[in-house]
Amino acid sequence: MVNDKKRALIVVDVQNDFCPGGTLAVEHGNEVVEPLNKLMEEFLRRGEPVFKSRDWHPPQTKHFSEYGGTWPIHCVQNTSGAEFHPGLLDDKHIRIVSKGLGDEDSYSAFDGTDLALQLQRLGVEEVWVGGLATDYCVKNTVLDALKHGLRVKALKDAMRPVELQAGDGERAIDEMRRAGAEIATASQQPEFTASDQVVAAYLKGIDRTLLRDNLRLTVTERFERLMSLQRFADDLRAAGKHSTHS
Ligand code: VGL
Ligand code: ZN
Repeated sequence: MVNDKKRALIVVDVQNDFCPGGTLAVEHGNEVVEPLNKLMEEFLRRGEPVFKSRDWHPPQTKHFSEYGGTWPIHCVQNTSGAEFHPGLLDDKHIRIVSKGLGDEDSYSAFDGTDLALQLQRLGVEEVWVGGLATDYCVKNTVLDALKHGLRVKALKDAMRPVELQAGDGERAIDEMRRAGAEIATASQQPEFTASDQVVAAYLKGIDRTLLRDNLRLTVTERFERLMSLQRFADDLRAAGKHSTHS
């Protein structure tokens, strides 16, 4: 099922200014990097789309308290604060979506971007969402994804809240759940890794069998054997991948 790309990963605003040391630092914001890197690697390995959104503000915007808004100056275009966290996986296949270009508080990665169009063109039906911050950009991205008719997994352990008010993070999770998102854990996606574990275990078994039998096989037999085992492993992977969508 090589072309079965019905799922996408959206990594929201994992940028320096939202991480410890940044101008709008989210406590423990850097901790989302590791689980999100793992998921990005896996999605890319499977040829499934990965998006990174970034808050990408002009130097002067009503989004900032200095110009009548709510927030300290953050994520100004082409500054180091707007760069992705240096530990965040980078890959040419990752699609970057920039938002917050105007004067409005646009928190969702869908707001003023072509994200919905790209997802539609790719035939995506389900999005997995994590990043910063739970109570603003992650929440609004999740709610918009649901409004666009997508299934949503909100990855609770791969997001952190700003919490202007204590409890905002939990309230945001509740709101996402009530709106229809599945609240999930990035590090516990059994169907996500199970098929690969099956393949890995199987290949180990193959190695042993081949080692034992190789002595008695001709070169041609050995080659044919390897090719058929390769096909079997490919089928297993395809079956495992297919089952994650059912
Ligand atoms: C965000 C506040 C202001 C976010 C962006 O990415 O959650 N929060 N701008
Ligand atoms: Zn912002």
